[in-house]
Amino acid sequence: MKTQRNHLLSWIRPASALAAVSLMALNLSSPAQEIVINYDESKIQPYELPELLVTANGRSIDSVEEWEKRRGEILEMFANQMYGRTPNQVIKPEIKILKEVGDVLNGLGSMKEVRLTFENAGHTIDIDVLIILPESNTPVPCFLGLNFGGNHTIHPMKEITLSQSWMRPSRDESVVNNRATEASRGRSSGRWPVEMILKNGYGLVTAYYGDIDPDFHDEFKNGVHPLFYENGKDKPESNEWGSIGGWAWGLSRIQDYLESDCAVDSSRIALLGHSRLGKTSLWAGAQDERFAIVISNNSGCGGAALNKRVIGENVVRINTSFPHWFCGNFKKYNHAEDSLPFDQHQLLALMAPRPVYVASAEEDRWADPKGEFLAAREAGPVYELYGLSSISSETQMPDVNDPIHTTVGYHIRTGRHNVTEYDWKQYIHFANQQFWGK
Ligand code: GTR
Repeated sequence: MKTQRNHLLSWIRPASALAAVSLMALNLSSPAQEIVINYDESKIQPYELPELLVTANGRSIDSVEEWEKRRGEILEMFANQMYGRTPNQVIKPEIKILKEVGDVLNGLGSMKEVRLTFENAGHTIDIDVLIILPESNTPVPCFLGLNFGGNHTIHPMKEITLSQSWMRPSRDESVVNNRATEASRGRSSGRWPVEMILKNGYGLVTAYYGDIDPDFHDEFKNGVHPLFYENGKDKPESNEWGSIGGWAWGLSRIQDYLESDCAVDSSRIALLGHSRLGKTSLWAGAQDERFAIVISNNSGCGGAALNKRVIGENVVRINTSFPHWFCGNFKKYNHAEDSLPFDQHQLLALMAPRPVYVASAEEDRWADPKGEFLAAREAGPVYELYGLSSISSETQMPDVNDPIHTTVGYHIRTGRHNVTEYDWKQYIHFANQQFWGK
């Protein structure tokens, strides 16, 4: 059975169909229960999905107007119980254009590097945004996504500045002492087909997620969180944001900047993210309705996959491996998915009426492709309230490499946990269809 993924982290991966993982659940006060990872559909316990179109006090919903109130209830649950609330306080960044190159990629486009500096409560963060645009006389619609290894990893072009930020160690040793080296230039270019994006008339906007919050648990001392610590506060409350909330905040701040950039069509930003950054793009898209399309690539547990199936990665496992991703309250659901008052189909429905796309990979069983599909399907009734198409009547998962493009897009492709050219072709096609009906 293929459950191993080739990624940078050394977290233990289960190898058998029902694997017991001897990790201690960090947040359990009672003796640690074993973390069991199930891969067997027949062992899924019966579960009921929380209602999408019934309010907290039991009223059925059949209009957009009522849904928009229900939407608020659902958003609150995700904020209080899962990703944590994002602070309301506005911190205006200092904006500095670090570099502009008028002609890159043999005349295909131009690039710009913009630094957003946020300073408050004695703390400062710099988010370096890379914008690559095709030649155009009109504002350009863009894909926006955070990257895992620094902007210079998305393409080998020498014009992109090598990130100076803290990095996770890499297997290929292109990161030394937690700093990127020239050897990491273009390392993730397979995930970012820049030329293809530009040739199709889209720009690409990206930033390193670690600029917003370095991806390790330090009790929220670094990254964005301390900017909001005032009056002796030194960590988020149990219903306040974790790292995913921080990364999502960063995406909204990039959108703020894009609204001031006349080269960009900020009303047509397709937000996309892979894996933990897919979870992030969904949470950002749920909170910030300025994102015109939201795309989740293999986001799995804590992203598009239903929690209540408890198959592949589950709540206790993700909270144990990554205690900083979600809010403190989410730990209550360790070993207790049945008590969750919400599930991820409701998160997807928060994108409506904006198009949402969920993509899975056949070998990515850790992310539960079927659970991702079912969540996308079960979000459908909200799209239908708006008179939009959805996949709510699909009784079965589509075949591999056979995408469905309604206002809710879905595909499962062959291969492993990754972002591939195949995925991008679908996203570009979907954006063309949704933005221009072509
Ligand atoms: C895994 C994690 C997943 C996914 C992935 C990634 O280790 O268990 O939830 O987020 O990392 O982001 O690459």
